[in-house]
Formats: sequence, structure tokens, C-alpha cells
Amino acid sequence: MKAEIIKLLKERQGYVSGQELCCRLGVSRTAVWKVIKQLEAEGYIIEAVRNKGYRLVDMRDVLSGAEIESCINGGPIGARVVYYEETDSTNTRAKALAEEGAPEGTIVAAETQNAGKGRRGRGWSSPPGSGIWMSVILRPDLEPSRASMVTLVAALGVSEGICRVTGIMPQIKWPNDLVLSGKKICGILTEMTTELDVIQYVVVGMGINVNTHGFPQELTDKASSLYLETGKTWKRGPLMGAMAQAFGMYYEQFLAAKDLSLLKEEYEKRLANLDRQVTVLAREGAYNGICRGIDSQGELLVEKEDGHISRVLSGEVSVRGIYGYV
Ligand code: BT5
Repeated sequence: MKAEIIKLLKERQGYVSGQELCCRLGVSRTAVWKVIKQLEAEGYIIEAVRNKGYRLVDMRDVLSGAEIESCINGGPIGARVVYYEETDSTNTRAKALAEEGAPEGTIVAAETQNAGKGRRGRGWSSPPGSGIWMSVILRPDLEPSRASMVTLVAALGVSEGICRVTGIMPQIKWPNDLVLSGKKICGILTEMTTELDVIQYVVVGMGINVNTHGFPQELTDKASSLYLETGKTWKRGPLMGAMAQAFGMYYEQFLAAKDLSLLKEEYEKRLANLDRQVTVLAREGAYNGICRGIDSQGELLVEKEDGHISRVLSGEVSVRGIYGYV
């Protein structure tokens, strides 16, 4: 009910009458009034005028389950939202919920993570009040070997969601980072559980630095935030809604093709590495080449000095630009 009230207040330019809220939600005026009081305590600024009703004047950057739900506008991502003030890692929580049967599209988000995870055992800095730390449970009907492509689909969705809200389009550093001015503003961690070679679920975790004013010393050279790049603070709920919608749209296209053939062009438009020199740190040794895009399986195409194109599988290697972080 709370999410529906927030949504109605946001959609309406003017007043929403108490009567309308009661009728739409099938609850008493007192119940509506109680929710309005709760919302005010959380940071929504609501004007109440006798005989007119309630009007949302402004709001702080509130993050809550109801706020996130109110920002979801259909599509496969966000059918259910689970929110924690604090948790260890939203990926860990999402995996536990998936084991219990949580449906595809469930979003698990937290105000702060005390054990945020990066890839290969690395950590992810997730302080309160500044970022989006969220994981999405997916249950794609695909061969497990195709699941790593979901990371690229998510990167595209997050980039597009940010673009729709802020007007700036983060570039993608293949396969899992979003960058602005050569610094990382988002990282993605995809984890999968299979049984008898069938995907049980995929959890895609996204960490986005939104209103971060500063980073721990070891990150200052390579990390940035939407605030630092735009000079403005952004409300996280609408950003999450836009990301969920864009990710959902691209995810449906990915499922239809079972690969990235429909998304390759869109991905390459944002690919920070494109036509730039990259160093591939392969198991058999490092080599240099020019990035020529991705193929329909999401592999990075790297042209070696002898003109041969090698296909780099995500997870097998890491790619670093020779100059700077990108
Ligand atoms: C990633 O790993 O970039 C994946 C990060 C995924 C985080 C999300 S948050 C929601 C969900 N729940 C989780 O527990 N995780 C996911 P990787 O490519 O391994 O990068 C990790 C490295 O990025 C670290 O070793 C640091 O150097 C750097 N780093 C840590 N925190 C950062 C931050 N907030 N912003 C930018 N860089 C950061």
C-alpha cells in the first residue's frame, strides 16, 4: 500500500484526495493518514490541505522497499523487492532467497553492505547514503555456458538507466565495469548456480557510486561517482527504476536471441575499449592488441599485431588499457 501511495503522489502534479486514496487502495482514511505520517518521517515532504488532499512537494533521497517499488514501471525486473538497511552482501542475500524460491526479477537492495563482494574474492566498498547496492535474481532458460553474457546485458541496462535519468552515458569497460572520465562508477558481479547442467538461478549484483563525495585512499585514483562527475546529487529510487526498466528491456532481447546478436551494436557504442590498445592478461601470458568490439557471445575481439583476431572469454582473462585505468 505504501508503494502505491508514493507512486500516486509522484504521478499527480496536484493533490490526491484522501477519498481517492481510500477507494483505490480499499483502506480507511486513518490508514492512509498513518502512511502519510510515516512517509513524512522518512523524508517525503507532503502538503496536506483540507478538502483537497495530499501533494508531494519534494523528498530527500529516501531509499526503502516502498520507494524502490514505487519506481518500478513494469517489465521483468522488479516484480518483487527485498530491501535491507544493512546486510553482508545483496548477492549473498539474493542467492539465499533464490534457494528459497524467490521469482525471476526479484530485486534485493541495501542501504549499506558490510561485506560487499567484487570478483575473485575482492571487496566492494558500499557505504550508506551514497550508492546503489542491488542484486537481481534471474532464472533464464539457457545453457549455463551462456550465463556470463548476462553481465554484459546488465552493464548495458545500468548505462542506459543512468543515461535516461542524468543525461550522461557511462561507457562500459568490458566485461563488467562502467566508467566515466576513465574512472569506475559501477561494478557488476554475476554468480550462477546450476544443477545437472541446468541453470537454477543467476544473481547479478550491481554496485553504483551515486552520491559518493569521496573514496577510501586506495580507490581515489580509479573510482568516481555520478555526483563527482556531474556536480549534482541524484535520487537513487528513480535511478534504480530506470536501470530495472532498461535492464529488463535488454534482458528480453537477450532471451529472445539467446545471445547478444540484437544488443551487440548498442553495447559497442558504449564500449570504452573500442579501437584502443588493450593488454590481455591470459593464462599463457600477456599480449597486446587493439580491441575491435565483441561477438554475439560477448567475447572481446582483440586484433593482435599479426592481424589475427583473438576472442577473449569473460572470466578467463582481464583486460587493461595500457594508458590509464580504462
Ligand atoms: C566488481 O568487482 O566490480 C563487482 C562489484 C559488484 C558490487 C555489487 S554491489 C551489489 C552486489 N552485492 C555484492 O556483494 N556485490 C555486488 P571487481 O571487478 O573485482 O572490482 C573490485 C575492485 O574494485 C576492488 O578490488 C577495488 O579495487 C575496486 N572497488 C571497490 N569498491 C569500489 C567502489 N565502490 N567503486 C569503485 N571501485 C571499487
